[in-house]
Amino acid sequence: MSNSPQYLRLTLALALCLSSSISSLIGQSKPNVLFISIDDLNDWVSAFGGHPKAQTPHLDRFADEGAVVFQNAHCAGPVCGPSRSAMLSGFMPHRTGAYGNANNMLESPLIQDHATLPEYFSNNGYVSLSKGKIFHRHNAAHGADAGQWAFDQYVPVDSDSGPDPDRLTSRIKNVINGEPGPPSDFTSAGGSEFAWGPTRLGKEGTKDYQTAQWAASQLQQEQEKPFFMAVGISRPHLPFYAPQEFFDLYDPKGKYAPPMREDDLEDILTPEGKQKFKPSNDYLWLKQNDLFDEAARAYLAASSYADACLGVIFDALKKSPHYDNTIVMVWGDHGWHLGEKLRYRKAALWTEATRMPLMVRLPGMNRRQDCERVVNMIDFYPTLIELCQLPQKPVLDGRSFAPLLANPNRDWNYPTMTINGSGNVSIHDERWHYIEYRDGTQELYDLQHDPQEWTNLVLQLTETSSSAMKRLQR
Ligand SMILES: [Ca+2]
Ligand SMILES: [Ca+2]
Repeated sequence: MSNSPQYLRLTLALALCLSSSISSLIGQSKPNVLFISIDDLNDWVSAFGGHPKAQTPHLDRFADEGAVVFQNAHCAGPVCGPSRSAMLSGFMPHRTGAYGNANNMLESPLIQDHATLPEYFSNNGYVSLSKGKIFHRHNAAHGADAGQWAFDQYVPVDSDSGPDPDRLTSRIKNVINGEPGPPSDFTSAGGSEFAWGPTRLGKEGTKDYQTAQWAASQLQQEQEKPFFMAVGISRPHLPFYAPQEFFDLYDPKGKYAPPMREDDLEDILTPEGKQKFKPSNDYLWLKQNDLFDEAARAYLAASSYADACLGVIFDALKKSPHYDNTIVMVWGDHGWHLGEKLRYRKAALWTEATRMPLMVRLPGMNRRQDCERVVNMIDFYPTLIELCQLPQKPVLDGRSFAPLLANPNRDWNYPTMTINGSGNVSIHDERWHYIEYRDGTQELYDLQHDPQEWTNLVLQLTETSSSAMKRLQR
């Protein structure tokens, strides 16, 4: 049946319908692309339901006015470098070796042979421009490399307003609200500084606000070519410094920490039967000092600040001559733990770390549509080149999800993969989440009945199969 002439005609007719519905959404001329990254933003955004007290009015309005909200979008790698390198190159970490933040994607022969996403737009009739973090920054022989080579116009970020030292909280400095904390075994370094507090200056003195204003002013200008504009907002990435007005959105005495279970890690066992993970030093320091709610409040404040910066860009786009001909893609680069699984930060394979916010607006969309289908950041490159009708690149690892923008409820039976270092892999579909580590440790969660991923079903399956084996042997 699958190769019959009737089947092929039906498939062709469906494909033509789909492509004409996407073209009619976009209009006749080449659409612009406004590509906005929010560093380390997880699902604590109202539209994604990750936290009941999150205040993100600008992202919410953006969704409500007309966008597809992807509820099941995952990163290719759960930390900035591999996540962004995979998305921008179009190749998964295991194909390029760009597994960690220390890996320079340009050392991959595969990446050397193919244009990155902004370069591909530039090579195909677009002007590309950027300010803020899009590529992961790393040191290179010629100095700091922030991907400036990938854009026709690249504007370095402004300097930032530091924190008010009298209000600073910092694990590594062991300071709480400007005062020394009690002696602690959990202050040793590890990753970037875990700190938060209000900035010395208001939002006008902060770099993300200035990045947003740059984007706003660019959007008012005519361009001779269609544009690919990449804007990187750096909060809520650590440290959670945000102007006081965003801390003021949240009651200092409020309850903000997510549900946690002290025994959560006990059912994740290595093949030798040892508990694989321990609570992290971030978690233990915050627990010692009763700071779970304050840390969550600071992340919410930094997220609301990022949201306010997005508001500047969204408002400018609405007033812009380009509004009716611009595709907008707004994305975080991975998730973030705030105590779940007794840890903070990213670089893990649980859904808290792999799932990221993603919204896409095509011109003409006028209502919010939620999409439960599973997509991945690796799909951005093929999706955008299909939407803009650039030459296809079958060599890329992702799959265009343009069909989901035409119909977010259509069938889409494609599980997706996240890689955290060589040999550590997570696979999601809409219901199940399977994780396997290089040492053979396995986890399986039923997201429909256990969205917090508290119960590792692998343990139960192993026990069930071993007792079944014993019965068979009797
Ligand atoms: Ca990040
Ligand atoms: Ca558990």
